Amino acid sequence: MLSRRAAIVGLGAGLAAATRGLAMPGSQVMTAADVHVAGYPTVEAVRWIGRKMAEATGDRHGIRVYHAGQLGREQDTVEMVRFGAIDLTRVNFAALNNAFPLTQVPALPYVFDSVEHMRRAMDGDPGRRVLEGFASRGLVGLCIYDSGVRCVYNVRRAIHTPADLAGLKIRVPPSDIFIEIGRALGANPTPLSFGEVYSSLQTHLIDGAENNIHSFRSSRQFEVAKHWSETRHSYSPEALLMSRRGFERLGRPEQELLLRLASESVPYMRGLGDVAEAESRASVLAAGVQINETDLAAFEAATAPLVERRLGNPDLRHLYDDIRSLA
Ligand code: GTR
Repeated sequence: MLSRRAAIVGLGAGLAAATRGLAMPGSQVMTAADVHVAGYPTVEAVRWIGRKMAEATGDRHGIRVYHAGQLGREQDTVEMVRFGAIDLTRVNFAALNNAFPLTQVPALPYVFDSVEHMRRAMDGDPGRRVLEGFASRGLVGLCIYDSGVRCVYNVRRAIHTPADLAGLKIRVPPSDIFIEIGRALGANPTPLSFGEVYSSLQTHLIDGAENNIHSFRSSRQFEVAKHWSETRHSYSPEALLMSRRGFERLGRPEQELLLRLASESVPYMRGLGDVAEAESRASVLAAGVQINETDLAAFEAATAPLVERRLGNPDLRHLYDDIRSLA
């Protein structure tokens, strides 16, 4: 029987070949994956890179983004990229936590004090180290995008303290650290892929989930879950990753162009993200979602032992200390 990995890679390879077939002779249209819908800031940032590449190379290079999870779950797209079946994927650090331990640190609860702190750290040396770490497994880390702050939401009640989450099945991304975070927050964590969350809320397989407010809105989960509680427990950022093979197929000037455009796409994405976040908040409120503040000190205290456990690894501790020194 065909293994899952072979099936995933085969699917991606077919797609990449089809896309190349469409392009002009000598041109290279790169394929990219994203679980978010068209219009979501990460999708638009990668399209922006593609447009700028096309402009700068007389249409010899571009990017075709398969959005809305057309190529499957985030973890699977990372495999496809590693094996060169597609060129790029944009995923949350949650999808990378198990394979790339350094990505755990920026996902840890309350490691960042604010959006500004997260941006400073990801634009600086800590972010550069995380990106370099992707080289260990056939990837090129192109840039790090913001993801907004993750909070808990559910169909049942307003959450103020960890005790309020007792007995609630809360979806978390399939990552060991997010399962631990869910448990530390007081919930019964249920790992599922992003695409499964809406229907799982509808069918009561889960009571809630945790994410940033823009994903809560763009995935339409707010139609089902009416209690949004400001736990602000993780800023887990997003990475744009490229296959090393795909990168090496480019000439030196195109590699440099792509690296430059990827870093220029970060402020572009942030501009869209800031607007989207404000719009999402207004729109979920208008749809009847109740937003409440929480006892942040209680959530921070509840998750502190998990942070300490993870920091038993000296490399993670070093990255954590460097991030905290930028607070
Ligand atoms: C979003 C993130 C997605 C995906 C999703 C999830 O915030 O942008 O890439 O990881 O969370 O929870 O699965």
